[in-house]
Amino acid sequence: MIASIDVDPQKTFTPLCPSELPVVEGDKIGPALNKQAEKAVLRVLTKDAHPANAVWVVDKPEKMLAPLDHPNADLTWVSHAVPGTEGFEIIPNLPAVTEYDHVIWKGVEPDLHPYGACFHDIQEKLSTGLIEWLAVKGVTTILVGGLATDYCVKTTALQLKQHGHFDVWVNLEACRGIAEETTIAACRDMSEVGIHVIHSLDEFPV
Ligand code: VGL
Repeated sequence: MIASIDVDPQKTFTPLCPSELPVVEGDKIGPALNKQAEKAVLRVLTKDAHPANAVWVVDKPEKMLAPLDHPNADLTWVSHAVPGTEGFEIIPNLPAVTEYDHVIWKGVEPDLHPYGACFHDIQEKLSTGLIEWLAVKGVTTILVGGLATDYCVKTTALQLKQHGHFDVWVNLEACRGIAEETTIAACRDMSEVGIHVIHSLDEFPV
């Protein structure tokens, strides 16, 4: 059974929200996510949902990516994906949230800033239930796309692979990365553990 996961396809990670975390072409991946979902029986959406008073928030982009001495918030970021704001909304061309088979909201607590959708905490003790839900549904193969390749897509794919029972495919045509260097490193890290990193759905055998 195949599932597809749309990782954080939210306006906050697109040029539609220039003061949040704009990823080049982040708003353009909707059709590629829909195309990969056609290969799947189940479709999952994950969303960042951060409070404005989170411990990792800084007021200027220059202050971002500073290491934090905090167990579950490793770096500073500008405020993003705050429920009720435009940045929280999903990008154009995707189905309504209620059309998905399962939805994960993550990073709701002010002191938790997870990247992966499988755990609420960076220490990976507190499951969001995503892995368990996929397992109960009998999912064996997972197609992953979304934003951003170098952070939330990478960590979600690694967590799914680490579970040990899923065949994990990251479809780059349905992803965009924040920075080139970290995106290249992310693809290498994923490939090294046996995740299939493909450039388009044509490489997916099903
Ligand atoms: C993300 C940076 C900060 C992501 C989230 O969704 O990839 N990146 N927060």
